[in-house]
Amino acid sequence: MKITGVELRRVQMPLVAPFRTSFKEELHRDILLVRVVTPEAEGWGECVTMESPLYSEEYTDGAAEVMRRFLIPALTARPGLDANRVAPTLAKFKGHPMAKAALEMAVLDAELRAAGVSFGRYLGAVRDEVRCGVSVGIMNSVGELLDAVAGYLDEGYLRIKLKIQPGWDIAPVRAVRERFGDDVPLQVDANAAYALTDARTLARLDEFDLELIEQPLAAGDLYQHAALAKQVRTPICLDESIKSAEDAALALAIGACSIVNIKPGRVGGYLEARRIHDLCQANGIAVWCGGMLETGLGRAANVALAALPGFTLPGDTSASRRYYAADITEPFVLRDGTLAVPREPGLGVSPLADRLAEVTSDTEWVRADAA
Ligand code: NPQ
Ligand code: MG
Repeated sequence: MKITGVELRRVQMPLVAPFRTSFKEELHRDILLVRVVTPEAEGWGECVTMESPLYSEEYTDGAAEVMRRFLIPALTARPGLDANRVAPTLAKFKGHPMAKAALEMAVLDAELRAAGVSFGRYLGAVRDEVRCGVSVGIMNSVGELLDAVAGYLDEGYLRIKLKIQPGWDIAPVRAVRERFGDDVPLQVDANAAYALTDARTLARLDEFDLELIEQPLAAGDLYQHAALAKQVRTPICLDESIKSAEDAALALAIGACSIVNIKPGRVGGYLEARRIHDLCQANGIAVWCGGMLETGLGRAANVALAALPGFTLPGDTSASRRYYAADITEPFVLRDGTLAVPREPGLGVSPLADRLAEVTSDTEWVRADAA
């Protein structure tokens, strides 16, 4: 198909509660959505960048700029574009996986809506619903944390992930285990807040029988993660370190992790995400779907991905209300700890026009150059 133009839309989404990680406390999200228009159909993409380059190098204003100046013109110049050609077409522009992923998602959505095929069916989903976990931020006190975890367990989440950082690690994990018992699947995510010299602290987590420790060290510390894996019994899972299937292959080859968090934005799109799934499945490595506080659009695509056979661990694919009082799509609602995989063509969900209008702060139309 041929792209007519792309709309860049900014939406302002207040969070239901502050969400604190080792790098930042968020109260609100300023999200960049893309709408790809073709003669056959329209497609939506969601860019998962944060406002500041704290999770990775990318940030939302930078993503909008690289899209309007470089990525969109490269895509609109191609008459025979399809989703599989997006990444190769954009490959000459270095980096910017989240910006590229948003555009690929939108092109794939348009293509699948036109073809009458759902994301799940296209990607290879084998389940109608996916098992869900929840990511719980750093809190001001252990008491506050226990209340939050109690609430999520009551809602039915099937596993709890605690955000940790130096000084907020052993005590909160111990408190959650003591209060909720050994049967709750529990894991931690450091968002790169430790160094290899903290190995003895991290080894103290072994006694709590965690599913995994996610990204304890810096993104570039692949070798150090392999060294750490020999000093702790808890499985190491990588998030920030894995930016492509190649990265995943290297990480597995050197023993830097034994579980992978797959986030399509971080790896440049759903197609690369599926390649990482395939690689891990072939190597007997468990994967799960991460989250970036997506709206219902990104959530729909994540849930479809998480329905692939190798996604054997519950993901950070939480219900809409975990983050937003009012989503921009029909909300995703937790049922018996699961979310339903959309069945309709493309993402299977669309923005609610009134809701979208309410939260939109800016729109910009990037027209294809006249051929
Ligand atoms: C993670 N997500 O797994 C990320 C980190 C993260 C659900 O824990 C705004 C946008 C704030 C994206 C905070 C979860 C964010 C963000 C944290 C992503 O590492
Ligand atoms: Mg993470």
